[in-house]
Amino acid sequence: MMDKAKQDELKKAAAKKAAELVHDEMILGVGTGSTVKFFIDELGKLKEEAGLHLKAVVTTSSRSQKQLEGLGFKVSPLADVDQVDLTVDGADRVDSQLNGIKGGGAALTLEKNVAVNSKKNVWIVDESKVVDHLSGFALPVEVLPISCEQTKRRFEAEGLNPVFRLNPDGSRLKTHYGNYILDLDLARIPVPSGLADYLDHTTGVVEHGLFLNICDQVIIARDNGEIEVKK
Ligand code: ABF
Repeated sequence: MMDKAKQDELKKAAAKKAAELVHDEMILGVGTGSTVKFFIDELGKLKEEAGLHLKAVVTTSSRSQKQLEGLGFKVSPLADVDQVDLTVDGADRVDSQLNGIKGGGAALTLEKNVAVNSKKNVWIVDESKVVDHLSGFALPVEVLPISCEQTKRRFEAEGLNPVFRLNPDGSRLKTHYGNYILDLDLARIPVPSGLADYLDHTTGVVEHGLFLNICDQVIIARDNGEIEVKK
């Protein structure tokens, strides 16, 4: 297991590479997560050192919003902007087809809404996130509280091994929108598009963490220090 300092160096390297894609007058989407935190740091440097001026900035979580505003960026609600030019976000897993699992930070609903309304989506990851096939990370599904027990039982009957995501105190985590997260503990996802379609048509499901045919480019900081860009 790589030590945190080394993993942070890799995340910083991927974030720096992504910052090269940002230019003045962009409508920029900024995601969530520990790698994106370093990307936001890079935006701050561009603003300070190069006078970066963005037409608008949207983000996918209050954590990122706080960091952006602390650096002097004005953050707009997604609904207030035209189409986002570029969104840079993290991912929990990404496969060879650039499909991904996201939502480890419980921000998947806004993340997917920003992503599908962006002209270009770039994910920044360290090598530990890269897999041949989507697996190795429980699939987050945001569900309405009003029918959450029924939805959980439905998932259990399908063999999807749903578990409510909990807070450290053991209470059920609530998303920004007041919903619960059921994490599906799946050894493999043989047909991601089939599972995505099932979830998209399951009443009570608000959103799920399968991000298919969304990512245009992934920037991978390899363990050997090299940066790989996959399109
Ligand atoms: C976010 O990035 C979430 O979808 C995901 O949980 C998170 C993972 O990023 P990191 O590993 O960099 O914290 O967009």
